[in-house]
Amino acid sequence: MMLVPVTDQESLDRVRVTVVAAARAELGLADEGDPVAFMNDFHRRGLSAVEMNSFRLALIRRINDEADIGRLIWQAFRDPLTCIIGPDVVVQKSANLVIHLPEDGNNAPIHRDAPPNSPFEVVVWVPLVDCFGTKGMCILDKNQSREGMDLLQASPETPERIENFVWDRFQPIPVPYGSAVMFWAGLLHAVPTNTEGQTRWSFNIRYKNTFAPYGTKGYPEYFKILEMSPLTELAYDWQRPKK
Ligand SMILES: O=C(O)CCC(=O)C(=O)O
Ligand SMILES: [Fe+2]
Repeated sequence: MMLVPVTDQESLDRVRVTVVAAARAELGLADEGDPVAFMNDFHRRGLSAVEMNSFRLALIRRINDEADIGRLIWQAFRDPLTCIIGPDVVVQKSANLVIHLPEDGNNAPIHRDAPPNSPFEVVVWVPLVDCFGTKGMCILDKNQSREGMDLLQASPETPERIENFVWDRFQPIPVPYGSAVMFWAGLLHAVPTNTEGQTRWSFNIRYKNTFAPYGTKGYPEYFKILEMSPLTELAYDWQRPKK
């Protein structure tokens, strides 16, 4: 797990501007005023759980029409991601947007993404507001994750054991806007109930090497090509049947 500062702030700001403009358009509001206050205070609008769900779905559709979030987040963190993945990269086609209201107990439970996702995936968790305290994410390291999974396997009938083990070790990671948490898909993670009195807005999206093994989320259904090395281009071109 790494807390990584943005290397191209402009791309990250474009993600945020796109999301806020789309959210305001969806609510029929003018696109003006402080975007940070708009996001942090979003719970004050009093949308019900059902309304939040349809709002989020409509918002994602609108955002995807207007921008390529996977590419923008890639550009924002290109250098560290290239170091991890190499020059041949695929990205999850549709980035997940989470709008986590204060006191909402419907948060991500303890889980790891791989399996069923590929253990060759890097998860990039990108907040659009400053996340501190319980607005942050909890991630166990590799050994703790293994211990947690061993506990679950040893006594699947008592999930409280793994829950206690994990929550005893969890420390929410503070993630200011302008940074991302990058973590290996095999690590156990969860999100605490947000008790900070502010709404959390974050994307999570997965990148992997084009040629590393895929999990249940395959290519081209869930992933699309983002970067291709000159060598790969040469090889594909060579293999293409001559006219
Ligand atoms: O941000 C969240 O609420 C969920 C995060 C998560 O599970 C992930 O990024 O894989
Ligand atoms: Fe996850």
